[in-house]
Amino acid sequence: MGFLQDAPQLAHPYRSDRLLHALLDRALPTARRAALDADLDALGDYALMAWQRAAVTTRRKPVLTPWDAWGRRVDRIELTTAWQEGPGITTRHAVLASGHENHEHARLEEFARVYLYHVASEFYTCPLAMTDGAATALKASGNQALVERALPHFLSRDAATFWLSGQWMTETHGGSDVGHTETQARQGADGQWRLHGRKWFSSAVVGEAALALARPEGAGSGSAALALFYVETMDGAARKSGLVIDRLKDKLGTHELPTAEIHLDGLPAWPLGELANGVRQVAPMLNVTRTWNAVCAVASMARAIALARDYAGRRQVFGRPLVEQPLHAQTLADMQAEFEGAFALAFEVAQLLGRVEHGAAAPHEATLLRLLTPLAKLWTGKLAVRLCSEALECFGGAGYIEDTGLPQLLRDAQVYAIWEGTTNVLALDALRALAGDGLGALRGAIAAWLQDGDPHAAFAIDAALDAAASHLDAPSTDRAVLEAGARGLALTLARS
Ligand code: MFK
Ligand code: FAD
Repeated sequence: MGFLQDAPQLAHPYRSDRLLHALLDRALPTARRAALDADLDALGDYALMAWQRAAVTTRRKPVLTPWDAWGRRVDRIELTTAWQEGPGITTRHAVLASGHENHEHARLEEFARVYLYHVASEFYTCPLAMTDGAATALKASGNQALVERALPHFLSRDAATFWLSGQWMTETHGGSDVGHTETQARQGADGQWRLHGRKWFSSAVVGEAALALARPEGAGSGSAALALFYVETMDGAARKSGLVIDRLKDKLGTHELPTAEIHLDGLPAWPLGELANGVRQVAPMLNVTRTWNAVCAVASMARAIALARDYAGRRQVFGRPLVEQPLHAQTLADMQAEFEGAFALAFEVAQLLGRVEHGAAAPHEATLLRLLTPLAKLWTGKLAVRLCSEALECFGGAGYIEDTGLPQLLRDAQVYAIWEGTTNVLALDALRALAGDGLGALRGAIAAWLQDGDPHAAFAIDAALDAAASHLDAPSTDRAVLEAGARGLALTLARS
């Protein structure tokens, strides 16, 4: 046997993460920082174990068995190992519950956990995000009966009582434009609402609950006539007969995540609030899941760069390790710089969310949070694809070979820009957020961040914000011009 190349080794994802340590040391009071350490260390251990285990795992997709041997509809889904471990590891380390503790650092402490757990979770973080979003939307609805029924499960610290929630919005007509929703809510003589229709993407199909958009029978057309409903999917150990799983989708990536097409055939449902304006009621859920998306996209970048950096010390080219080749070292440094910007943006949103939710925010910070949430989601979604692609190239041909475990990083990254609002939809959402004083809030925040910083950076950012302001000042009748420039505007603001 001739030369054999060493595989890349993953350093401990928590202990080796200088950036995460610096952020937490800076942002958290000493006692809170110390108390967090054990959970983060354990999640780092899990991430390391999962990376090593993935190298010898062959089954990567869940399997749906619709019927049992005697012809009964069972819709049983066999999950991958990481998914089976999901409820245990996440409740033990309070991944969700920590975000709903009653203090301003709750969201930062939650998202530090999410960041470390995500890649190892095999996108179990997707239904976790939706569960977090459902908890947040239920709280915002003020529906005490549903809060008392669902939140003890959603935020449980015990796997035996933990429930996952789905988010049933997308139908065949559209995921961005949900105004065509065909699913109907019908109220029976017993007063119980029941849902009838088809949901085209359900990523938490093994979950015990969901929030669903549906059109109450007799309501008008369009999105304002939609209502938001809470549903439960299980009857003891069996799935309720009103929910049928048609099939699992065959996807480019996120293979371990069981994303299903489903039919609702009289599934009992409870409205969160008024029987209209369901989109407005689901918005708190969207903003939370978009924050998860940003943090998880950043986690994928961190993993790709960590592996590429390690490999650069192991691979010799033209007589020296790759890392000593100036151009490769520069390539890695450029990737790291872009990653650190994205990390800062995603975690700024996490911190703002915690402060706003707990009344600890400055007056402009709620406006800033509303704007930065879509910007962070769209920016990190696009950047994850670019950086994962660049990282694969850092391995040369090996980066293209399946059983190195590397191509999965790129396949999975593509989803961040699509679900929870595509790049264009989020750019248009940023326009919504800018309708108030979003730009003013951003300008103020940037000035504060750069107080002692580089004046050249401040000048460049000011110029970008001025360009954004002049685009927004276009005549208000010219909506088409405003929308056509929305992506450029959003990317400029996010980069700023
Ligand atoms: C591992 C990573 C974790 C990530 C997990 C991901 C799991 C993936 C699962 C999914 O993909 S779930 C499906 C996600 N679907 C979307 O994100 C939908 C994308 N489409 C949009 O966001 C559209 O812009 C939208 C559906 C909101 C358009 O609906 P409408 O009804 O045509 O919009 P309209 O009339 O502008 O807004 C209705 C109300 O909602 C308005 O308030 P008012 O009624 O008070 O005027 C809006 O201001 C408000 N609104 C909309 N978006 C908002 C918002 N409010 C706050 N925040 C927002 N983001
Ligand atoms: P479309 O809305 O048809 O978008 C097509 C193109 O049109 C996109 O490029 C978009 O940017 C663009 N576009 C749309 N509107 C505008 C506009 N006004 N201006 C400019 N461009 C526009 N959904 C759920 O509800 N629950 C789930 O659990 C779930 N899980 C998912 C899991 C996976 C793996 C994936 C891939 C999707 C999942 N989705 C889920 C669906 C997802 O949210 C939608 O696919 C997404 O919101 C886009 O909707 P669409 O597919 O209908 O595309």
